Amino acid sequence: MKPPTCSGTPASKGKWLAILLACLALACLPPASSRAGELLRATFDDKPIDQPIGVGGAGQPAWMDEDFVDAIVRNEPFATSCLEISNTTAQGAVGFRTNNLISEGVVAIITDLWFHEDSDCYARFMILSDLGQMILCLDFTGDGDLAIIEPLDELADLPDVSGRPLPVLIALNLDSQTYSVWVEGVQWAVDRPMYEHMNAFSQVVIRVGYNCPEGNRFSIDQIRILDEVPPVPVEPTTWGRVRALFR
Ligand SMILES: [Ca+2]
Repeated sequence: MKPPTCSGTPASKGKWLAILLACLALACLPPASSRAGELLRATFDDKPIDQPIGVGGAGQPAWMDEDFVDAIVRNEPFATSCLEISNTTAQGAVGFRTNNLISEGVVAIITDLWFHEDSDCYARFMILSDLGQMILCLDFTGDGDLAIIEPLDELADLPDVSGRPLPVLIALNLDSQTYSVWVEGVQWAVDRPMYEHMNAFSQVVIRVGYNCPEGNRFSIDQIRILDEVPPVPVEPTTWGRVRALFR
C-alpha cells in the first residue's frame, strides 16, 4: 500500500475539497448564542463592570449622546450585569440598531427596566424607521406612568414600579402598521395605529431625562429584538396589586 501523500490523488483531492467546503459552511453559521429571528441581543454580561458601555460593538448601543447621558455597566440591581442610564445636564439617549432592516411581519422589542426612585422622570422608548421617522414614542416613569406621547395618552398608572424588575414587550406589526404594549405580561395597548407609515424598522432610541434632576437614573437589561412575538408570560397578580390598579 502506498503511503498517503500531501498532494493526494484526484479522488482524495475531491474529498479534501468537500471537507474544506464543509468547514467553510460551518464557519459561515451564526454563533451558537444567536438564533434565526433575533435581530439584536444586549445582555451586558460580558462587559467590564463599572465602566462606560462602548459604542458600535456586539451587544452595545450603535450610538450615544455622550455629552448628556452616562451609560455605565453595573452588576446591580439585576441578577446579571446591566446598563445604568442617567442624564447629565440635559436629556440624552442611547440608540440600539438591529442587524438588518425589517419591512414586513412583526418585530418584538423586549427588555427589563428597573427604576431606582419613585419619581416622574422617565425612560422614553422612541421607535424609528430606517428614514428616521418616529413611529412610536412611549414613556415609562419611576412613579408608574405608562404613556404614549404625541398625541399624549396615558395607558396605565402602575403601582409600586420602582425597586423591582419591570418586564416590557413592545410588538410592532409592520403589515397592519399597528403596535401593542405589554408590561409584566399585562397588555396595555392593543393594535394601536403607528404615527406614520413605517418603511422598515431600524432602531430603538432609549432616552432619559428632559425634566429630571441631573443624575436621575434607571437600569435596563436583556434588550432583545426579535422578528416574532413570543408567548407573553403573564405574571401572577396578587389581590393587593389588583386593588391598587383600580384605586
Ligand atoms: Ca444582563
